[in-house]
Amino acid sequence: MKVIHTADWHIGQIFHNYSREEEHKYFFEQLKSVIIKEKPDVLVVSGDVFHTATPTIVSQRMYYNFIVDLSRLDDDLQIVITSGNHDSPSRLEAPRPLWEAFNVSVIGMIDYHAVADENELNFDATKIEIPITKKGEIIGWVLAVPYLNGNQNIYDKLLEHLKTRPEYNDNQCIVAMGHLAVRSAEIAGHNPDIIGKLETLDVDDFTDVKGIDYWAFGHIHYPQAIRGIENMRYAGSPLPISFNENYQHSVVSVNIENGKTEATVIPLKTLIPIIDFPSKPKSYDEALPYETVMMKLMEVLDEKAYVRVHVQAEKPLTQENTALMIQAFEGQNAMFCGIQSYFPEKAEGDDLQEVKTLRELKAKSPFELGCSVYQKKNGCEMPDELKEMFKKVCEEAQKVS
Ligand SMILES: [Mn+2]
Repeated sequence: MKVIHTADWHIGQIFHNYSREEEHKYFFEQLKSVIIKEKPDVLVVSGDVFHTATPTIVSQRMYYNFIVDLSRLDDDLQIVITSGNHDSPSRLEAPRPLWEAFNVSVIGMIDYHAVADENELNFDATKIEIPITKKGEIIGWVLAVPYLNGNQNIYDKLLEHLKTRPEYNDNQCIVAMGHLAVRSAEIAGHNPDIIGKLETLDVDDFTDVKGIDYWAFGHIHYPQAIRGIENMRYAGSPLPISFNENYQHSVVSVNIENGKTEATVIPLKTLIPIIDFPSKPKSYDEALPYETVMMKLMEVLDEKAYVRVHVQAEKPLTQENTALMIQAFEGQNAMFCGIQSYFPEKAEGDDLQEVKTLRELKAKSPFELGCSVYQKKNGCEMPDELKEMFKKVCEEAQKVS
């Protein structure tokens, strides 16, 4: 059985105010070529199809057009799509009956139901056990587990259930999908606090599940064989979703034959590169001052790229300086994506109002906390003008909550 594995498309993302429509279309063209060349039996998309739970009409149209386009390439191609944490499970799943006509299985959520006996299966397993057929014969199964349901238990239960089905036999391949963070996966480009801790599982939780030929994961955007395990992979996002994802993006082609799994990483081309200008310094000392960076700016303005500017600074940039920088990008190919300032290292113990315990944290008002974060980040007190504005915002927020 041949599988193409991808995930984390994030259709509809607005990147620093810029639409990524062209980039997604560029990726779709490449994926289409991969499908034509590799002739897979099934394409699996392991979650985060859209960037938001309420994608725009434009985003939805692009997604529908592309999937229909793909399914028309080859009558035998099956497509399995699961929801990720960014997707709305019910929205993704709503057109399920229509998708079936195109050989596309969309799983937004698991349908649970009450059971009298706790040993009984409390969800509809047949909904997420997708048979993959070739010339009328079932050659394998995709266990299409959407976001948040990925605990080891569910895969064990699914396998157990699958083996009771009359259509099942030992020669069929099994691919398991999941949208979750596996501990000890490389999380380049991710803030561990954002990934969340609840849904993290250890790699052993999966290797203990016997009988899965390939694990097709989504959620971590850095493509990898998890801890070097060839048949357990994150496909990674097809395009950089943040400045930290400035690495080679790809999809995976998986071949399962006679109980052996071989995975090949297929690199993708980037339409619009991400540039840290003049470079990404490690510290204040490595950064260049604002004036120098402004003079060098013309080196990059011609290039169609997302540009994040890095400057050395004694104190936060003035609004005027920031405005001048933005102005320099106007009418150019390069797209301005913010300025990162690097301040001199502070000596230990400089933080006057450091919070050490949770109780101390809770005792502080949002306004006080905001001020101390500002001070910590910028090495100076928040200017009075900004304090006034911030105070108003805090008061407004308090009224709402
Ligand atoms: Mn994602």
